[in-house]
Amino acid sequence: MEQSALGERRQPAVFITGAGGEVGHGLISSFSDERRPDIVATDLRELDHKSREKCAATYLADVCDRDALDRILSMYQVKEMFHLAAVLSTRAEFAPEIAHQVNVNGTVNILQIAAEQGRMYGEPVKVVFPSSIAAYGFGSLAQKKEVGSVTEYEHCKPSTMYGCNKLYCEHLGRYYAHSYRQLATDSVQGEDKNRGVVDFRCVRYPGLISAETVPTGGTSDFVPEMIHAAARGEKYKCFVREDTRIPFMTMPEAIDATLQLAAAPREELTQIVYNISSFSPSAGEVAELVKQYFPKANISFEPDERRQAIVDSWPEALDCSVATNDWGFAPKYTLEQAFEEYLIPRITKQYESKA
Ligand code: AKB
Repeated sequence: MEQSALGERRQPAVFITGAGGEVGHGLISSFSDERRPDIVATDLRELDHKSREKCAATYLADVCDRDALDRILSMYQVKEMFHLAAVLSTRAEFAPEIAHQVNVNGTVNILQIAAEQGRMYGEPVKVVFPSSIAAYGFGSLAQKKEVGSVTEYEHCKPSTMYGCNKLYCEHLGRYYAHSYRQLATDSVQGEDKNRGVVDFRCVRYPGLISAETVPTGGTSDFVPEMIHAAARGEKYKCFVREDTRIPFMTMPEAIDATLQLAAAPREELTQIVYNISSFSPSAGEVAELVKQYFPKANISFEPDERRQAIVDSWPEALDCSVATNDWGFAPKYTLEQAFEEYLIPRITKQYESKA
């Protein structure tokens, strides 16, 4: 182990940003199920007690605050980074410049730290980055319907700040992995010390549905909101039309896939960015299923024109074949199985225990 600035041994660590969000919550639980002793988690807000207990250390830190990140990371030898901190698509449209700062500048901070640590220890630091279906963008609903399922590199013309940020950060990750400081003196003279110091891997998430948490600030939130509202016995006004269709998957599937990609041998990865998803129901189809399990559910469709336009610009299905071929991605559930085997048992238990 290396000496830290304080003269102490640096602890090997898996570093998570945005750890208090929905994905962070799931990732920390999944890591701790595997009994990982080395999780160092940060967020702007304090993590809940259960998550804190599962981490080696937690810190309040803003990904935009490079000095704060440096202070924390001077104590650790970072092996892997899961960079989850982000301002999601709906929230980002109210404060696009702040979203850009967090989503882009925060990511540059993380990539730069990974490159520095990778150089310092002479081994690549893995950076796992969740991108999103928001990286896509169709010009019209007719085009979306005509195209159907999309591969990673087509129709990437995002219409939201969040989508632009995610797409750009995918490219930044590729840059840090393959071309970082390609003309600098330490690169051109003798051995190239910058090449391969960052091992960047990216999954494009569809909408995610968790039985434990309800998302905020996203535009795919209508599905998880609808399910949780019914479980709580509350009315739900869905902000998109019944025929609106985008891809989704459950949170545990997303976490498993993310960890599967992180664990894949580098030489088997043919791409930087991978699509993943499990099913592509319409909002109306989800509502029908919700009513089967919660017959008193009161769901109405009252589209918000502007949020509808965002969802209409996202694809209705993802081609995930490269993820399947390269690292064995396979969805666990159909929509019906997700309800029967995961969502309903967990949600019902959760709200019963709160009653
Ligand atoms: C959002 O709606 O912003 C996110 C996403 C699709 O990435 N859930």
